[in-house]
Amino acid sequence: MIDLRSDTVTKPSEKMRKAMYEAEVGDDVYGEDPTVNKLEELAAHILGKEDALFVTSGTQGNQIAGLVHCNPGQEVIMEAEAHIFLYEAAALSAFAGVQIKTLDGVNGAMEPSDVEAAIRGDDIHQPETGLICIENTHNKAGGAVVPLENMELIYHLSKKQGIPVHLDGARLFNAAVASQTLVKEFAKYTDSVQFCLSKGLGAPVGSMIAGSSDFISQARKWRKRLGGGLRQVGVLAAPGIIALEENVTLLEKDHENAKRLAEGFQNIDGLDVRNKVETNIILVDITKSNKTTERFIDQLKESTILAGSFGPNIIRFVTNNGITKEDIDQVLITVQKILNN
Ligand code: TLP
Repeated sequence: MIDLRSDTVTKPSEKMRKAMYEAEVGDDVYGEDPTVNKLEELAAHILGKEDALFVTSGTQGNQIAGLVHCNPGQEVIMEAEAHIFLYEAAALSAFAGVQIKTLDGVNGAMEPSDVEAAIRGDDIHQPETGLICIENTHNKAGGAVVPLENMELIYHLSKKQGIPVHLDGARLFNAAVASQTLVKEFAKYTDSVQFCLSKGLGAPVGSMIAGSSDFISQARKWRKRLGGGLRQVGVLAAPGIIALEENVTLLEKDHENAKRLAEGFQNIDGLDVRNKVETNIILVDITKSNKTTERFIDQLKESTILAGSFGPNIIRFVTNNGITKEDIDQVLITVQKILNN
């Protein structure tokens, strides 16, 4: 199978599996797992934050950040197609007791003046604004990189009002590689960051959250409360270390493959690539093919290619480290054949 449904589908490499087998472990709830401690120190260092915490998933990381930053009855500002809003089962509302205020963005980026206008004033009728969330890269906007300058402006205006900024950086390393910017530079304009080890970086499990020491000690408590305090979890942290030390540069290949696929799709009648492909996500509009997304996806599957539906008439293809240039060419030949029939 050529699996382009997501970059979550990657399998751990031999080296990762060996590291898992050999990992030194201890009870992480006591803070005694040396492999987890090493991963957390490494993540904090790379992001330029005081501390970091290993969490089970991107969703859990985002939720913990919301729980630390917000009080029930507050409001959280985010872009209208943010993952936290669309794909986390309303967890922030369910657990943190907040409501979400969405703003339409351009390529995933909120206009700083819109954010400023959305911040609530001192009014007995209104909730307080408790948090601003940014997503970079932006999944629904096709892996778009939210520009550093945009994050800087939003951070400065939020600081004036004393409101924290959380970054859902599930694919932050893709943003960094595509814009040739250190992740630290993006993290500078945030109070907390979540990034995934188990997407393009290829680890089998886990995400990191990072922030100040105080933020992380509160996050540790929330993680425990949510049942996410794990014990000899160094076996899962070990591949995370390899992901950070060795796999960041591999993202460049995923981006090249994504561009090759997008260019190929653009030359096929019946397909329209909807996004400017900056990283590893391609959104293809199949309206002109006169096929339903279900039919198209089924036909791809019959030809051993997997892709996902991502809205009416939109199919998402995500390159990842299990995909080669030859796979991309194979996909293009197959898609052309499907459309010829
Ligand atoms: N995204 C998944 C699906 O949930 C859509 C994917 O295949 O792209 N933030 C962003 C921006 C994400 O794209 C995702 C996962 C998450 C958070 C959640 O991460 P996990 O799946 O580890 O909970």
